[in-house]
Amino acid sequence: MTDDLFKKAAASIVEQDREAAMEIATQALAAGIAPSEIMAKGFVAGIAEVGELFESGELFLPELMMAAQAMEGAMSVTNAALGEGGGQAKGTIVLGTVQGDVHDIGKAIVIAYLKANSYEVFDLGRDCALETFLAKAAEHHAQVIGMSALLTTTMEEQKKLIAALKERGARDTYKIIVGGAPCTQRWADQIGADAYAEDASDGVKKIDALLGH
Ligand code: B1M
Repeated sequence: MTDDLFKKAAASIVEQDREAAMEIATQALAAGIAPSEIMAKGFVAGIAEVGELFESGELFLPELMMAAQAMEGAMSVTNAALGEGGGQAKGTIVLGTVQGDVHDIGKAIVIAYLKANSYEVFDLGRDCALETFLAKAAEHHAQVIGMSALLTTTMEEQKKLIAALKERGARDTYKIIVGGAPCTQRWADQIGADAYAEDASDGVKKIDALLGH
């Protein structure tokens, strides 16, 4: 039953069927499956398959976009179920997808997890300029700046922001965490980030560790 739902969830994304994706997400939650589990084993598996089909030329951009819309539908159901952690905020984070990059599905999942774990998170959206990250971090007195990048070309923006902070003598004002499919721990070390997170739950763990929780 559970495996069947995981398969159906993945298929709804590959078939670019937003309505089915939302319905399967609702069914999974009603069956007691955790939002993180149906996401990881079902919907994320589906979008990963879509990425492979796109890369091999079996799917084209319009289909990729429709698959992303189906993914957003599923996420609207699962993220709502995660809720907010409540209580006193463990810390303040500004988080966005870097300039030149419109991929924001992973970022939305990371933000939902952080909020569910009692963090105050300001979503800077996608295609977010370096100066906006810095201005918003200062405005909200953030402890952490989080940058998501999905393209090998836009990863450079993460490096640029850290360099800009260093140039301004402000590197130690913020903890910096980076993530997104092409990023690795090695990349984070290379650019001098404080942490790299592989997925949303790892993101929560890494930020907890950075802020001493
Ligand atoms: Co695009 N795309 N895309 N795309 N797209 C990729 C990234 C690609 C790998 C597909 C492929 O070819 N296999 C490829 C990049 C190749 C490269 O750079 N080497 C690619 C390309 C080429 C492109 C375009 C250039 C295509 C074109 O126009 N010809 C174009 C670029 C547009 C731009 O940004 N300027 C483009 C456009 C799009 C859509 C708009 C159609 C759509 C995005 C819609 C949206 O996000 N609203 C899209 C999609 C859906 C994908 C794939 C298929 C799926 C991405 C995704 O949502 N994954 C993707 C293939 C892939 O990644 N396998 C692909 C699911 C998501 C849950 O995972 O985002 O990795 P992810 O997030 C994870 C972790 O990485 C981590 O936690 C998340 C949850 O577990 N994480 C963080 C992410 N950010 C974090 C931040 C943190 C911590 C953890 O702290 C700050």
